[in-house]
Amino acid sequence: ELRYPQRLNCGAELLDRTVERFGPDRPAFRTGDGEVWTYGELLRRVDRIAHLLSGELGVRPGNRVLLRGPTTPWLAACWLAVMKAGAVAVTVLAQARAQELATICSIARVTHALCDARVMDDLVKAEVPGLRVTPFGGEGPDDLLRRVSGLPETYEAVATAADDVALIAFTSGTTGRPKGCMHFHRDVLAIADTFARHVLRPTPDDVFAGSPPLGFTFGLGGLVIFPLRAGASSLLLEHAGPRQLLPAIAEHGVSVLFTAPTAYRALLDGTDRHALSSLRRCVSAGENLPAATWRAWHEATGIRIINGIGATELLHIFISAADDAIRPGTTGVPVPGWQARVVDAAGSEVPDGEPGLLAVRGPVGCRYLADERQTTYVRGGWNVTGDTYVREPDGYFRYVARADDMIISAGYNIAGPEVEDALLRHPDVAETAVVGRPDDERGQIAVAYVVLRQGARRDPDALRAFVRAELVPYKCPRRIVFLDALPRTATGKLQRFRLRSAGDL
Ligand code: 3SK
Repeated sequence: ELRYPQRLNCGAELLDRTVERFGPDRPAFRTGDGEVWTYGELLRRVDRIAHLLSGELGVRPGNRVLLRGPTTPWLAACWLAVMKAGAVAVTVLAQARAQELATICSIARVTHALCDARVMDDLVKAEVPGLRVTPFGGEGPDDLLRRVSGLPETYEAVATAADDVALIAFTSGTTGRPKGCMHFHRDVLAIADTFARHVLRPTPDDVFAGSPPLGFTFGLGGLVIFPLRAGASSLLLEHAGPRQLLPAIAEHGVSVLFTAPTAYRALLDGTDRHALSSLRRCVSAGENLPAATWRAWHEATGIRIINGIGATELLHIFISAADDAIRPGTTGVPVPGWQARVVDAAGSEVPDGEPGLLAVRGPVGCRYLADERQTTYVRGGWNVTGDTYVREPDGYFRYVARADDMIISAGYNIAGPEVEDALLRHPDVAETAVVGRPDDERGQIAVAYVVLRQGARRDPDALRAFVRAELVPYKCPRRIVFLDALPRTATGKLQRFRLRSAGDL
């Protein structure tokens, strides 16, 4: 069981304590342009920003501060400063638009914002009443970088309680209406002291990199919290699609990679394995990792991808496995400190081997801010994530589908991800999503939306024949629709609801 002192400031734990342990000279953050911030430089910059916040900007402990920008060391430094000042960071994606920003600021009662100067427009358009916005990274006279110069270089972190809210992370899931998830100072450390400590096991010499942005807790954990807790360094890339990640891995000697299944597939396309030879640990989350992708990556690189399931509600990954404990095609076992089970709609455990709802509990829990959906997510002390899972007799958890992604066709249950996994084994298929569409005769039919690899020919009959050879025939999609790209959220999650409700695409 994790034990933290009653007074705990996660910003000071991640930064000041790490500098005390490893000294100020090791690299903390790197950028794609070759800039390096040592831990000592990071600490000085963070402390100056914390002075600005609690001095001139008038931020008081508990005030909510919106943080918005592409992934840069300055954004990460602002987050740490908000932690040290005892305020609450409200993290959003840089791409969030005016209407979403207005909604988020209203739900979270945001009073201040630190915003990358390059993405100020939408925040200004949001017209949040009374919001005090400070830009950073720009040229203007009111820019944060100018305003902190001359401020003291050391700052005594506010003595927050371990149970004080540190972070409100917004999720709109894959369907809409945003929910704010409140997380405590101890939660921020708990994800590093469970998943990172027991599964990822980073060393101070590791170089982290990845695609998820810092406005998504997958990225905040993987690119800031985990490396800092380990005294390692993190490459923060503003653009981190496969095209940018690939050269950066070799150039910066990246050893720990955080990204999503589609990016692993894209990175493999035409890649010479030497370009990936610095990698030691590869983590996949955000979506289910198809066994076909795991195998292709293993074959090309020799690396066993650490699959995981996480949620904004629970901050980071709670089921996973590493090294020899990995069973391809499963997510893994509960991370030490977490418990998991598979239940029916009434909350009773279902027998091993049968599908049901995934329910988990551990050091972090879901606490929606003022949202009635809290009682749907947390039932009898368990967090019900909305995923359908099977627990195998050996205790491994296997993903079946999002609970609302099961297709029921002529009385047969079809799990879209199983059919997708089969299609992905076809050499012409780059990406696919299989969803249920209404059908007069069968209730629903399975329709596969497919993005082909470059140069491949559109041949629906060949793909259907391939699936029929891989799976029991009733699971074969009745229709195949070819698309140039699948609809995704800004964090890269597939928006199946858009395919389910789309006309003929
Ligand atoms: O939402 C997710 O899929 C996720 C995965 C890993 C870590 C954190 C999150 C939010």
